Amino acid sequence: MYNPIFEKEKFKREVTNNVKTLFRKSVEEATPQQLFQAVSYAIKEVIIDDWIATQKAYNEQDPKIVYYMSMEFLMGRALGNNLINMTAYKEVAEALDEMGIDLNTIEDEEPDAALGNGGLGRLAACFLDSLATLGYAAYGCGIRYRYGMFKQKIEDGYQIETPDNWLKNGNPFELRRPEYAREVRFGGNIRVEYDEVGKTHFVQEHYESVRAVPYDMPIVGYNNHMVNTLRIWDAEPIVDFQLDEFDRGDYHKAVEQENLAKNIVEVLYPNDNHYAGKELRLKQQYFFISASIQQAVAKYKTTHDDIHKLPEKVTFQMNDTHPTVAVAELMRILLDEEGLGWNEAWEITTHTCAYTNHTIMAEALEKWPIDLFSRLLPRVYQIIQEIDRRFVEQIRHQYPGDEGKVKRMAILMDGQVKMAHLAIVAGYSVNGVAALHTEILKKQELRDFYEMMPSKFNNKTNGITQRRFLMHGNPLLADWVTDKLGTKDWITDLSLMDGLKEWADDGEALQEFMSIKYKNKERLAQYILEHNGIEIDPRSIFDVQVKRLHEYKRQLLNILHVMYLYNQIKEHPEKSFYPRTFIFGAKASAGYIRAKQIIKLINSVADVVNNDRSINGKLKVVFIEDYRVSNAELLFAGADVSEQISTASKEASGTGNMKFMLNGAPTLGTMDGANVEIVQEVGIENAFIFGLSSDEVISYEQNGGYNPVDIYNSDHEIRRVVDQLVDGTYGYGNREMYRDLYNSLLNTKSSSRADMYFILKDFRAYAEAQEKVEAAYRDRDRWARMALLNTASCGKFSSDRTIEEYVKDIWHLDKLTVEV
Ligand code: F55
Repeated sequence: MYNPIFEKEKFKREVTNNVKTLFRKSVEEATPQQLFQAVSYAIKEVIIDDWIATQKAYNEQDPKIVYYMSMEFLMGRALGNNLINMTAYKEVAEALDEMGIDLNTIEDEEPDAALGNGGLGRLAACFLDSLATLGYAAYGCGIRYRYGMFKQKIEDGYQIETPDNWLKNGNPFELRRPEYAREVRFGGNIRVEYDEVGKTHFVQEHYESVRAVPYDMPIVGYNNHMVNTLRIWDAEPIVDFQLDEFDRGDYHKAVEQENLAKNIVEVLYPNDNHYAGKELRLKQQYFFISASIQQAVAKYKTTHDDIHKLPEKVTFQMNDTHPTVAVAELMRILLDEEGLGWNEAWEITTHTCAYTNHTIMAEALEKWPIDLFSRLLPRVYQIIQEIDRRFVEQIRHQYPGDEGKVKRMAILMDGQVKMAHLAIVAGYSVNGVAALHTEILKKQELRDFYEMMPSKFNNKTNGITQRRFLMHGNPLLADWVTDKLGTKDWITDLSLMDGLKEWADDGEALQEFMSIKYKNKERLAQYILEHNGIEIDPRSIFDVQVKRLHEYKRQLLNILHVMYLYNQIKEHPEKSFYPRTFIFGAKASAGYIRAKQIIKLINSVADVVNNDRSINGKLKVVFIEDYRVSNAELLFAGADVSEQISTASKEASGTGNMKFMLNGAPTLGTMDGANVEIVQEVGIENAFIFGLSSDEVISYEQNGGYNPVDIYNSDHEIRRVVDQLVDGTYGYGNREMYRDLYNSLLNTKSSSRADMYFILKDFRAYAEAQEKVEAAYRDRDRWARMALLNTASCGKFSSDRTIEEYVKDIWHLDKLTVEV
């Protein structure tokens, strides 16, 4: 127990006392939820001291601070993770056990903080964990959504969304900080004024405004007393403290401001890799950005008097384009509030803001209609106009006569504000999230920009935190790793996992490794029985695809292959077939019809296959309801095979792939995103790689696609599966249920191209790779070796490594030490 403040008896008394003061109950009388609250407050008590000590270290050591600006932080649960990082998990479990309380049960009472959609949001959460663990000063800046990612129910095979009221029992770890509230203004118009010395002033009038109130969540570093802050902003009406004399009686205005405040932070937009262009979304963006930048500048000014040196102490990392309005907001503050001239303000801004790109999917690019943008953010828009004017001038100067460049690169074009262009022009760094992705950005999507400013571009391959995804999610394997390596140092230095390679040919070690996997499969099977009512056999191959539902991720390829296997088993019952369990977990954006059809199809196939006694349980299909961070931890630990089958070039990186690898599940995947680097690390013989390369995909795309009908006509097994979408096999006799999916594969009319994501093109290669999986699995020793080598080769994929690269190449932060 590192923390001297934590003493078992004191902790037990604290919990007992919390139950009493919070709920007027005894420990025996309290509900599990009440015990969760009582335990969490007792833990917070310990965290607070380190949090204070960390602030003191900030003040004394004056380090450079990174502000990680993100619309999403997919934190998951805090209690277990905090205990892990305080190195108090086992002690607390023991103390609670003595009180007759089961820590696991208590942990299950905590709602996931699901303030994110998927990879992008979870990456932000892993980064905060690594920043605190490595001793860097950092704030996560985001929105305190009243409702996070929706809860998914499956009814009759269909996805039903229900609100995620994650705050309904309160959030024991957060702190409201009204003393740091800020005003954020929307709309109105800009009046230009000249003062006595002829200086211009831009005055926003007739605007609406809200009060941004921060809530702080502690981010506990591993075993180092460092506690950083995730600052998420809530919106409150400004009426009661700001309306001036004239407006005080304006009831109408009061109601409007109340509504504005309520609406802004109401809900997370549940779109993953898709831009919807909603006004409220832009309000959310500006709301948290304005509040965060105001606060960061104010904090800087409390201890520094030269604003020109801001870049020495502050850096804003923009998590995709969603926070990009930050560059204009910083300009506004420097120009209008600090009174700087354009050039000095621009110099500061372009040394303070940096941008991470997470996608090349065209439909994800943010392009705001100018009329909407300028109406909502009139002053910010003026500033962007000026940024654009100067940038276009620069293009014309550098590429005289090349108006094509101007059209392709301008920030304001065709009535739109192109946020990626703004981020690249104003940012001092532009990074992709995996080597392949960054190359595609440089050579294709952002080619003009790369040519013009090559030194800004860099790669930062994503990573994940081993504290949550091994220590917490897979304690058995974590202990085994510690035992085999003879050290716990891998917890903060994942490259040490390499030392496990020594055991790759040790029969006993392999046996232990596989028996841990088996126990995790039993745990997962238990979860599935409890939550899905489906019994699965832990001896079967657990083949897992969990991620957001998106056509490019090709869950459809996976389920079509299951249909194909089912046909095979039915047709050749005599053939030996290794039992398999295909596990899916995925949320579809509420408005993404085709994604929802795929969910329904998976559930229909599950229904048919799981209830067909003639196949003797050789095949099972499970759709995990409400896939989220907390159950993901169980899924990674219990998986045999990691499905990473996106159309090559489409998945920027992927991070689930890394979590499976860490937990000893080989990748069945395409050469896409970080899969490429996984294969590099583990060796292609320890993965199952198939399908078109990204170059091939891109080249087909540039030539108008390919013709799936040829494949349909020439491969009768594929044809049969595709036909089964419309012959009632999985539609309970209804032939129309999956007509759209059928059309999407074959008909040019139904989508801009037939089979946009090359599903039929890659089908055979995928089926063959699946055969190799089966063959490899039958050879128990070979499989064990492969699985172990995956765990042993995952060192590169720690977010600690990623963060160190950001620090070295982009942020240039100082390391802090916290004394207690
Ligand atoms: C959410 C909202 C919008 Cl408007 C656009 C995109 C998203 C989103 O969730 N994107 C996302 O998750 N992107 C993913 O980022 C991961 C982290 O870098 C990558 O691993 C993954 O490949 C990428 O799809």
